[in-house]
Amino acid sequence: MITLLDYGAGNVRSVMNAVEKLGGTLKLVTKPEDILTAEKLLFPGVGNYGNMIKILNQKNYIEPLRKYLEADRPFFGICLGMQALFDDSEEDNSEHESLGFFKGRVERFKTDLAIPHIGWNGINIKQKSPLLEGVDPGARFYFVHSYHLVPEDPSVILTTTTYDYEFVSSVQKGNVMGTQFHPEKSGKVGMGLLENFIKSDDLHATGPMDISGNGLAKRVIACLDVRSNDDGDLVVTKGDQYDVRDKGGVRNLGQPVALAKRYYREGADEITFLNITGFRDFPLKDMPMLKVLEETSKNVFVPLTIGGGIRDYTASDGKKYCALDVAAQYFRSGADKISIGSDAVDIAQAYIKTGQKTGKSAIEQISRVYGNQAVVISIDPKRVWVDSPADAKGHQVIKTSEPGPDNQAYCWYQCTVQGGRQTRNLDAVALARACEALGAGEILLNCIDRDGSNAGFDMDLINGVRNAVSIPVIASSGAGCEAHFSEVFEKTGAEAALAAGIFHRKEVSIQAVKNHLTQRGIQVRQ
Ligand code: 1PR
Repeated sequence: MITLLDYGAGNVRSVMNAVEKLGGTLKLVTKPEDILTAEKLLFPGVGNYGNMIKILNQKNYIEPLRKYLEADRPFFGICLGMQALFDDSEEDNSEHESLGFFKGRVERFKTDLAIPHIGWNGINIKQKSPLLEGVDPGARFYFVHSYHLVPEDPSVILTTTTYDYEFVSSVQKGNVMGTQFHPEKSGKVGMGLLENFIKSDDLHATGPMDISGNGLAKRVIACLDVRSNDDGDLVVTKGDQYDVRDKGGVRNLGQPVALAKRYYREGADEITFLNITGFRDFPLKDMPMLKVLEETSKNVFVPLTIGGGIRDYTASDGKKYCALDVAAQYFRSGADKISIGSDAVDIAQAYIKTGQKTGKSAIEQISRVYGNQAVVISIDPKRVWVDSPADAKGHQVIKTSEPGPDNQAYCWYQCTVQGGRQTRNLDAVALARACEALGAGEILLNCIDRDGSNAGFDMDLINGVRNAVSIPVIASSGAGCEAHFSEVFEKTGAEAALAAGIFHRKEVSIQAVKNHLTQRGIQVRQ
C-alpha cells in the first residue's frame, strides 16, 4: 500500500499510473492523519517551491510529515517532494514553515547552460542503496528543474549529476529518500527504481560507492498533430507547410494513443501532442483530447507535452474559463508540460508594447503555479526574405546561410497565429525573448516553410532564437533523414530535435536516429 501526497498542483497522474502498473495499491492523503497511518509515503512535487510549501502549511501537513520522517518511516520525495525535506529554497521568499528534515537549502543553477535543466542525464552513485538495485551505471533519468539541493551533510548524498558542474541529484537518510529526477518519467529504468521503493522491505543504504555515470543526452521527440477528421474522429494528421488536407480530406496517419505508445516503445525521449484546431475548438469542450492524455499516460512513462487552445475563453453559456483552468485540466489528465502557441504571440506583443508584466497572462499564471519548466512556447514562424536589414526595421534580421529565391541575403522570421492562418508584426526572436522574460521554460521552434518538407531543420532560425534566449530550444520541422538530426545538434545549440512525418510514415525510426547520433559522438539515451 502506497500513500500518495497530492497537494493539488502538477501532474501526479503519471506517478499514480506508474505505481498501479507496478502492482502497488494507492491511497491518497486527504487529511493530516492519513500521513501518520501510511505504510510508505510517496510525495511527487511539481512546480513552484513556494506554492508547494504554502499549501503544505495550509493543509496542516507539516507537523504530521515531521513526525513521520523523524520516525524513519519509508518516504520517497520526487523533485519538489524531495526539495521539501530541506530548510528552504531560493525560489521562495515567503515566511512559510518548511520541513527542515535535512539541513541545507535549495539553490538556483548558476551556469551559462540553458535553465531549466531539462532532459535525460546520468547519475554518479555515491552510496549502495536498495533503491538503486539493478540500475545500470550508464542509465539516464529525466530531469526538469531550475533549482538543486545543497545539503550541509555530505553523508546524505545518494547520487550526483553533472550539468556544467556536479550537483546533488538524490539523497537518502535511513528510510527517507528523494530524487531530483522523475522516475515516473524515466521509462523502464525509472519504473525499476520505483519498484525497488515499493517492494523492498529494508531500504537502508549499506555503504559508500563511487560509480560515475553518463552526461546529458540530446533529446529526440516525436510529435503528434491531432485534430478531428471530417467524420469527427480524432486522428493524428500531418501537414505540408501546415496544410493537413490531401485531396480535400484531413490526412489520417493513425490513432493518437496507439501512436504515442509505439513511440514510447521505440525510444522517444518525449512525446508532444498538438491539438491543432485548439484555437477554434475550446479544449475543455473537446474532451477527447483529455481522454487521449489519460489513456496515453497509463502506459507511456516519458514526458508528455500538450498544446492547443490554452487561452482565456468565454463559453456560449457565458461561463468564463482562464488559460490556467485549461492547463490545470491538461496536467490532471497526464500532461507534464503545456505548450502555448497563438496566445503567446498576443501576450508577447502586449508585453513588448508596454514593457510591463501584468502577472495575469497565461504564461505568468501557469508558470507561477506549475513552474517555468511546465510552460513551453510553440512558435510557428514563416521566413520573410529581404535585401537588406533596412527593409525589415524593428525586426531581428538574420544574414542567411543561403540566398533567397531572388538572391536576397537577409531574412526575418514572422510570427503567425492560428496554425499559420494569420501573420503578426512580430519576429520569432522577439517572441522567444519576451516569453522567456514572462516565465516560459522552453521553446518549441517550428518552421512553417520547412514543415513536412523533409529538407532538414532551418539552421538560421534555430541559431537566431537559441542564441537569443537562455531556456532550452526544441528544433522542429523539416527532418527528413538521420543526418538532419546530427546536423542540427552539430550546427546549433538546440537541446532537442522533434520530428513527425518521417516517424509516422516509418521512413526513419527513432532508434535509427539515435544510432546515427551515437556514431557521430552525440550523446543520446539508449
Ligand atoms: O495556437 O495555442 O492553439 O496551439 C496550436 C498548436 O498547434 C501550435 O503549437 C501550432 O504549432 C500547432 N499547429 C496548428 N496548426 C498546425 C498545422 O500543422 N496545421 N501544427 C499545427 C504544427 C508543426 C509541428 C510538426 C513539425 C514537424 N505542427 O509540430 O509536428 O513541423 O513536422 P515534420 O517533422 O513532419 O516536418 P494554439
